[in-house]
Amino acid sequence: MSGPGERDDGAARPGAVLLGVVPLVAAGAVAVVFRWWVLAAAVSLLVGVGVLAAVAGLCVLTWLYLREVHRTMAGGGGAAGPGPDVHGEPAHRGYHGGPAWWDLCSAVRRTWRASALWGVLLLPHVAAHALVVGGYLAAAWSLAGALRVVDTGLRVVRRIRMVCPECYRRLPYPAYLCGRCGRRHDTVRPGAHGLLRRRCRCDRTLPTLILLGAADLETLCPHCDRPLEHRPGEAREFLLPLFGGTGAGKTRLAAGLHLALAQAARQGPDSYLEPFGEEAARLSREGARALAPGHRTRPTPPGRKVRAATVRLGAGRRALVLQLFDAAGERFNRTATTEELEYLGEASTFVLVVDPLGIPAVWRCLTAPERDRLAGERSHTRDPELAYGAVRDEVERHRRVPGGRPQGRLAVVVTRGDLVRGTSVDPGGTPAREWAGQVLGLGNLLARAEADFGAVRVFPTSAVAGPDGLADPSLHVLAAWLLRPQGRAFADLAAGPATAAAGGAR
Ligand SMILES: Nc1nc2c(ncn2[C@@H]2O[C@H](COP(=O)(O)OP(=O)(O)O)[C@@H](O)[C@H]2O)c(=O)[nH]1
Ligand SMILES: [Mg+2]
Ligand SMILES: [Zn+2]
Ligand SMILES: [Zn+2]
Repeated sequence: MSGPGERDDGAARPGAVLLGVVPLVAAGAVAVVFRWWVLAAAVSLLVGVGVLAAVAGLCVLTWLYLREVHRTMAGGGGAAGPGPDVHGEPAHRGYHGGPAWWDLCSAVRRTWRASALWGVLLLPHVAAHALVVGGYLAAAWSLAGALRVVDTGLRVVRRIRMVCPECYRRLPYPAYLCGRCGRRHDTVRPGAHGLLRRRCRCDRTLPTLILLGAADLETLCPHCDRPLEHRPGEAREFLLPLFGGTGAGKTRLAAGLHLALAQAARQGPDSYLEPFGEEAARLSREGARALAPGHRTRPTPPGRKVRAATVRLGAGRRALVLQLFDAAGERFNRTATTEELEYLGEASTFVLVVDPLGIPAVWRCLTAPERDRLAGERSHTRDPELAYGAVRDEVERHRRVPGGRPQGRLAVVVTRGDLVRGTSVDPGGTPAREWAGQVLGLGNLLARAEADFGAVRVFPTSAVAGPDGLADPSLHVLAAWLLRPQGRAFADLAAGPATAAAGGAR
């Protein structure tokens, strides 16, 4: 017997099957009918997910790159401190002086390590970063170049050359000491270590240009390491070599010129004479005492190295660094030692010191009592032409452009005017050039000198101070002529009020 439930069961199964199959068939039919739509939807989904994944991946990579850039820059990845430096400069590098580039490389390297091959996708980022760094480097180095050009240009225009008074070599730029730690900075100019200022390893900043006050730092000669107190580069330098035979009177003349300038500077309201270094300090100390008529200058010991007496002469707002080179007489007669005389190549004005009493012809003209009186004052240099010739050769050897028309100025200074006064060879009112040619027999020497130098003038001088302690007026006349090419202000100052009033400077 079968109940209604059994019948129902039998009837339900095909119904259920039907129920399961119909949707399938329907779905199949729909799929067949709408197959292109379905395909399109599936592909769209795939593409959408792919794009999303790519964007997310790129974002992650970008973030990774930016993180590495930030870490490198903030953490000092490529720019750690001053680092080993090819020039051994004790200064931190400016960001443009390497670190910017190192940071770029370091960020790329670190990102590559973190992202493996995916890093290839960051090529545009790297290119953009490199472009920014390149632009920054170009701007920074152009500024460094421009600053150097302005700095050098200003010195050229103002005719400022720097010469070491100790080793006589020209300084391309001085070396400076850090004011805090004393480290030596050899090349402070704008460059890899800073544009306007550089930072010493001790963190003190230093100006990179003389214009910006570098000259106020403690300064050294980069060639001989000696301290240079005269703040090279700030004012024009005037080198004045004195030459002549032993005992001609160079040392005394140097003292005389120094005294005349010091006294003239004291008289002006806004003029000054500031000595630098041992040699100038000695001249300042000795002052008028060294020029007392009875005083005898100690002979300069032979073999002693020539050192310049350096002073800064100020006239109003202008300043001039004067370097007086007083060589021991014998140096000019032995070429072996003349490499020390390199300053001759840097100078354009020279002083030849001549002792008139040493010249045999002059000595013969004196009366017997005059000879007796002056015998002790006579030097042993008999022939000023020898001294002249030796120095002329040296000047020619050191000249930057050998041959050609010689340029320069030569003062032929005939010393001992105070001793010669009233004797048979006293120039009296005779013009100096004529007196030197006719009485002193210097005609040949002067003719040669006129051919060798652009301008030659004879100065009879007395390197003495009067009873009032004032330098002899002849020293002012000489100083004014020597300084004239350096500017009217200095010539007028050197002439001193009395001499200027008498027209002596002209
Ligand atoms: N009275 C006087 N003595 C001078 C003059 N110039 C040099 N002398 C003396 O001449 C000697 C040699 O001078 P010095 O300057 O040492 O000669 P240098 O070897 O050329 O340096 C010293 O005793 C000086 O005092 C001068 O113009 N007047
Ligand atoms: Mg001397
Ligand atoms: Zn030097
Ligand atoms: Zn320092």
